[in-house]
Amino acid sequence: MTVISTNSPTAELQAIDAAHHMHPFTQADGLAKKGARVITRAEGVWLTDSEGERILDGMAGLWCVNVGYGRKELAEVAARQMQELPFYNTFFQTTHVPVIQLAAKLAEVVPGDLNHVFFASGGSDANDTNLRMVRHYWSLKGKPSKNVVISRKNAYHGSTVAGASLGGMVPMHQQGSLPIPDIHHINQPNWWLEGGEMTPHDFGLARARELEEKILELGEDRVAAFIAEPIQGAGGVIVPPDSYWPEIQRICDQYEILLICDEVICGFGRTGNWFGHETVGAKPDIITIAKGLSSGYQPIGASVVSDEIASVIGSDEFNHGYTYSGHPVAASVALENIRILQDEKIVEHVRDVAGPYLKEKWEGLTAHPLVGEAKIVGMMGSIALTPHKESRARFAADPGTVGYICREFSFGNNLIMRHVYDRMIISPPLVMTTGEIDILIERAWKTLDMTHDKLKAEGMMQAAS
Ligand code: PXG
Repeated sequence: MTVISTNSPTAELQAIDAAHHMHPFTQADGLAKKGARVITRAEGVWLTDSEGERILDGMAGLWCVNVGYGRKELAEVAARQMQELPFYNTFFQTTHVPVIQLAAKLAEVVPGDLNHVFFASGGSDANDTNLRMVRHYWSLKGKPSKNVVISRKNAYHGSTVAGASLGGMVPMHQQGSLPIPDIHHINQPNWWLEGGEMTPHDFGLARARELEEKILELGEDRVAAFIAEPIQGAGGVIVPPDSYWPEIQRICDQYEILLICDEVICGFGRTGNWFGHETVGAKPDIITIAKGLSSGYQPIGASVVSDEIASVIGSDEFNHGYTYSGHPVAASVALENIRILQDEKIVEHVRDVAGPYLKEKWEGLTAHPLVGEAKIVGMMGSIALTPHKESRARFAADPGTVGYICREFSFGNNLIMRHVYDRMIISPPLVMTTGEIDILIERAWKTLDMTHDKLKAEGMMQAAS
């Protein structure tokens, strides 16, 4: 049996990976031919791969390493907790200190009356909890027919059966008979692609009012909740027009629909406030959290719910829970992560320093011939690639072809910048310095130039008719 270690040759690691490891959202045959990039270490905002390349991580892992890599405090807390109490469950009328501390801390940092926490291992299963909880809530209130959840096309709420059903990703629905019944999707507030001749303001209102139309179509007595990310992340960092969220809030209030804000990406400082719903001015009844909750150092997620929901749910046994709900090591690490965010004023750093600096530079990318709009809130940004800015044209090539070319150049330039169809996205660690932002922008420019050159050389600057 081969000894596998960090010092093994890259080709050998790639071959064993291809032979035994099934990757998420990946066509295995294609990857096996190409070989996966092997990441071996990370520090601050920098990754190192098995070839010794230093790569600037413009995606904070997977939108999660908010405090940056290499935080010894988090490693030490985990080691200590593993020695003291590596595991105990929170079923059967039992609790432990880390989960008590973390629940209390979350009640403090989450605004309003969202004071009660149901733990999960990540964002997908927290959204499963939400689906069951909102249905059970209305049932306990004597309205069992209120069991429909409305979501949005191109939303991402996870990969479990409930998470993927709540999400609005067509390629996910096409596999495994999704969505499950009683989940409906309205259109997303993506003005660049779908706004037509409308102003962003009018388009934002029109897209919000689709929620009202859907409620009226289904009947108010059928709808339990609306779920949405304050700013869509995996859908391409779609920043809604300012008119959108106030109208959504009005509709949820008017028709007594619970509002679930999925804060898995937007939470813990990403948008320049602790939570994305503060940035867009919404008042959710439930939020979903994961990722930045532990900066990705441990798998943990949660639903944080209002006093009212907790009191209704508390009147009955809620037949739901995961072995790792409130895992003590994950809870200790999350608690320490929140301490770091608070003590180092990282949310303020995003709001006052890194966010405004990145915004100015990122918006500067619109001077590039390939870039249509640039959107950015806090430390999550996107640019739309286009063959013709004025008409917001799409490329003649299949959606995503150009984005993929751009992503490949970006990875080659040692910048992790992702694509969603033909939108390029970033979501760097929140601790990024202005000097590191300069490097990110320099590499993004170089990447755009290389992409543009290739598109011109291959006659791909054609607009779709
Ligand atoms: N909600 C939102 C808003 C998310 O972004 C989840 C729920 C699910 O969380 P877990 O922890 O179960 O993965 C997510 C996850 C991408 C990508 O390609 C994004 C996510 C996950 C994987 C890939 O951008 N977001």
